[in-house]
Amino acid sequence: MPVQTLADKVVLQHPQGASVTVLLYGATVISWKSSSIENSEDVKERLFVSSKASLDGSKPVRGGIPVVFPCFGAPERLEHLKLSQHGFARNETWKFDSIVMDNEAGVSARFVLSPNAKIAAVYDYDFELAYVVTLAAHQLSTDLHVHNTNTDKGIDFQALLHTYLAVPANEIGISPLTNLSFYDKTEPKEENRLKIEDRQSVDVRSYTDRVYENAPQHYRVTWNGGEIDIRSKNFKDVVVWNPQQEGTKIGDMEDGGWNKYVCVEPGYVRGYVQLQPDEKWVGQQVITIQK
Ligand code: TA6
Repeated sequence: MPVQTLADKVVLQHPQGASVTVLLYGATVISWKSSSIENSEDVKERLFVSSKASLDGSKPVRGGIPVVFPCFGAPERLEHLKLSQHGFARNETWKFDSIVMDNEAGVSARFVLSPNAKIAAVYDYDFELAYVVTLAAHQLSTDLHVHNTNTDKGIDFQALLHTYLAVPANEIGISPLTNLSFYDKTEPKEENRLKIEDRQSVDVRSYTDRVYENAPQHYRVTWNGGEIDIRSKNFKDVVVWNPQQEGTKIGDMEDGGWNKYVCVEPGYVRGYVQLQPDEKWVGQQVITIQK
């Protein structure tokens, strides 16, 4: 299956028409074209990228699948305090490493990031990150591998895949999130933020920014005529975000962009993954277009 390696991106293609484009900047998946299991003729873009997004490496991409590591949101721990919101993985240039699979089942490319002078100036830990992007006929898998290469200290980190799914935002429902506790980032007062979800199907018709804790790692996003299935491993939490009118405050968000996507973001972001020297961890997201 063809793999195109260009100066700033890698494009994978599947014989049944699917393709994925990974920008080396942030190892950000910026396009995933796929048909559904139900209708294999209908190949279309499945990720939202704002028409105002910068793709030149000047700032994280507004859309696609930015990789969040080693902190989610504004840094809180001492060792993260020099980092920007959502950490450095999404605004560093990764290296294309290899094709790890290329057969009937799919095609898979591996990208790597380890400390450079810029990272070392703000983050005092050694590490190796690898990101494996796998394209199948109707499915995209993204696996983040973290290796603690320090010999003398542990790493505590958060990680998340900030997936912008291209869907009719005001028509979708996400399930099953019922009875989960969530941290509501739209709530002005910190002490009021921990809540319990009571809906069978979660919509984003009003400004939504919720971190669901200890979630089932299998979600369905449905709307009239459409269904996307999301599974994860080792990402115990899931964030659901759509800014609605708050989106007008986001400089690189296209006008009305919030009507065109929902972010469903598997992550480990309530608490921290703890890795001892030489330990490894993998977080995985698998998205399938059902219909
Ligand atoms: O994952 C949701 C979130 O943390 C929101 O709070 C929202 O601000 C969004 O990410 C976008 O963050 P960004 O740093 O990309 O502007």
